[in-house]
Amino acid sequence: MLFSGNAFSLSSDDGILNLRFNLADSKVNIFNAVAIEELEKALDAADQQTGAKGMLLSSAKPGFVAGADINEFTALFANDGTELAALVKHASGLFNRIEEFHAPTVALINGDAQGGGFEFTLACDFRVMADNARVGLPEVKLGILPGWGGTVRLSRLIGVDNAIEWMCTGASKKSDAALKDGAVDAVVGVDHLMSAGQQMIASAVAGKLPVKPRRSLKQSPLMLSPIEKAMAFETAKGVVGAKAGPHYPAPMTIIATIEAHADLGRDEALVIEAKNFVKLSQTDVASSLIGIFLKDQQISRIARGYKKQAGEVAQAAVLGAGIMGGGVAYQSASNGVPILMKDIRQEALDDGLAEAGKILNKQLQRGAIKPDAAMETLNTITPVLSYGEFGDVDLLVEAVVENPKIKHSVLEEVEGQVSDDTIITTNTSTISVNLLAKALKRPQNFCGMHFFNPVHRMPLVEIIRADTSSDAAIATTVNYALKMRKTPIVVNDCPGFLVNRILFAYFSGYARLIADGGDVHQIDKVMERYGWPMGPAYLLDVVGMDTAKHASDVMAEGFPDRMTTPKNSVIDAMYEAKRLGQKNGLGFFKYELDKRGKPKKLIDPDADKLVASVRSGKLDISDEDIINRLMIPMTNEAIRCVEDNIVSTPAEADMGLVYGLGYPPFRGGILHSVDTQGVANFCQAADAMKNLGPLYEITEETRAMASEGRTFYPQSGAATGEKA
Ligand code: 3H9
Repeated sequence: MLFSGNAFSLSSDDGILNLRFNLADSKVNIFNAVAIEELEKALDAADQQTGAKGMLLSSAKPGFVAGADINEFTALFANDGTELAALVKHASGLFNRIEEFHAPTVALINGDAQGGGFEFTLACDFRVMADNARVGLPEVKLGILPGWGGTVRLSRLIGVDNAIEWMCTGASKKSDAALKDGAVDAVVGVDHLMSAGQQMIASAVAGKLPVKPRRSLKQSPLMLSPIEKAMAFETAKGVVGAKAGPHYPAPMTIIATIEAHADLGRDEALVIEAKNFVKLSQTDVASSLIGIFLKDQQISRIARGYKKQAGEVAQAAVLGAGIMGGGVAYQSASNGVPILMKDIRQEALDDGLAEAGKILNKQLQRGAIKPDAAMETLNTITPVLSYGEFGDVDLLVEAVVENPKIKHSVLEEVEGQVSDDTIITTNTSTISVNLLAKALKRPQNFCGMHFFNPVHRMPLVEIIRADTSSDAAIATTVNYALKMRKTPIVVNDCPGFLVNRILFAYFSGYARLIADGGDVHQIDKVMERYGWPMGPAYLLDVVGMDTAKHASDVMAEGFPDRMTTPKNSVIDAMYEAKRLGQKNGLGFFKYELDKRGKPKKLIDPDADKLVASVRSGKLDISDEDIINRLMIPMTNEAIRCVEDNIVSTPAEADMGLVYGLGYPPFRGGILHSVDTQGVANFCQAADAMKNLGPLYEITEETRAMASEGRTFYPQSGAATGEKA
């Protein structure tokens, strides 16, 4: 062994060096401070091997390298950027040393090579990739850009258009796509990586693989004429700018960075890249998106923590073959858990199967799955009209109509048909699981499993613990959600649970704002500019006015002090006028199907007249006040959910809204944004609206946090999820 440390080792086999990454005490290889320090030492040792034929870069873990250590970012980014700039320069200098190594270099990419991990390989002369590995530069998703030479080397290697697509989407590329674009030089089975790498070194030594031209390509300016340059960058700015929108600066900065260093050699280009990397690192958006990454990791760790107590779900069942039932059946079957789909009507079963078939067809058209896989998925959904095979079911999802009496009797009935150990869950969005548990003889085996519509798209599943739910029932349900590739968050029972409780505080604020004379179209535009995927009126149309009315009645009953909507609220008026939203083509807007069969939203004067009939005149209100009138109730409710222990961490509340409602990620989470704004400033904004009633009243605890200078997240590590 020529060098051995906690992250890197260097050995030699027949004159070929092997620089192997194996970070101690970590599941994945990441470039943390220790690894960077050791890379320097390992390279010093490699430089001394003047007679080496070549050097391989490899990993001893199942993945290759996951990039820079994101946990270190929060503290590093919080400073003025001086320390970060030094770190970027130092690590970049080490990658340059690999690029200038005295012998040919080949990276053996055995698994994920992401971000700085892929940039590490770009410093090599050649890359050979395992057929099941993935590579990519996902920095954009963290609000930053590749800072260790990615913008420079990848653009020279695969061309500006491809490089922009890779970096602005942050997509993780499969081996065939990476090979096609020229980002890697060969793809082999994982067991042949080493021999392929050794052969490449031999070919390079024999002059059959051109090392010098490759190095020169990566270190030279981009060879583009002024016309080519204008075409490439202007077109990209148009496309990417429209997609990224005003809230995400990283994609446009990536393009501007490549454009700025297009005429420069590597060293000068790296200076520009590093400068822009540091600039982005100082933005609130980067801090928010890094917070989102870390919170996501935290909630997935919490979910994985349930595994020890979880029972196996080898056979599932869903009761009710509506849109939700069909979606659940698809999601279960496509992730390898066979499912019985039961309904009392054959037509409903046909609809449920058609729902699953529709999703599979779309995937087939996109080439995302093969026909035999689609068939297999459909074959593992068994439509049934009776309980005949229910004895073998491990976990059951009840997804019948949202009516407490019907759910009660269905749950009572099904309990008699399954085994004593079967976990019974209910996909209710509003009905108390404590109430429904009363239907059962074995309430310990029961909890809520609230999917969001459309099931195959929405990542969140709320797992609702009833007072009687056993830990094993919760754990098995969490595990089933994970198997379905969903993000489960365990919540305690209350009206609306986590997500709908918070959403309906927002709708309650909305109904009052309309009653006071707010303008539907102005409000929708303002809230979309705020970052929501859709404004409240459009969202109500998507949710459906019958569902919204039912849920807002439940909330008003559960929290009468603050969630009672005005008499004849705009939601009531729409419902009574049978304007149910997208489902019947009429709501706050009217809907027509476009050429692709998607509902197109159109202004409808009749809807505007109806809204005018419930308003008391016209309110002249600033955009900022609109935001406060809707977001303060929502934020207050999120705070209450943490205080009332509906969820146990701020991170779960924040991620619940990101995954369940599409809360804008660039704001980092609803509680994160209170920290960004300052808890005292939030209190001040809420106090300014306290004449509007209890929805705007902040809690005693929030006031105490403000006066004691406490925050939801520790401030130098704004996203560990622990309460500060
Ligand atoms: C970057 O590189 C910037 C540079 O251009 C320039 C810098 C100056 N940092 O997901 P898993 C943890 S930015 C810290 O379950 P998988 C993760 O939290 C970086 N920790 O594995 C988890 O911890 P725990 C760009 C990380 O096999 C454990 O590792 N890179 C990092 O399902 C296992 O992770 C990215 O954005 C990290 N970079 O998936 C890639 N990566 O066990 C982010 C992972 O305690 N990472 N961890 O819960 C990923 O996308 C996936 O982890 C990956 C592996 C696909 C690589």
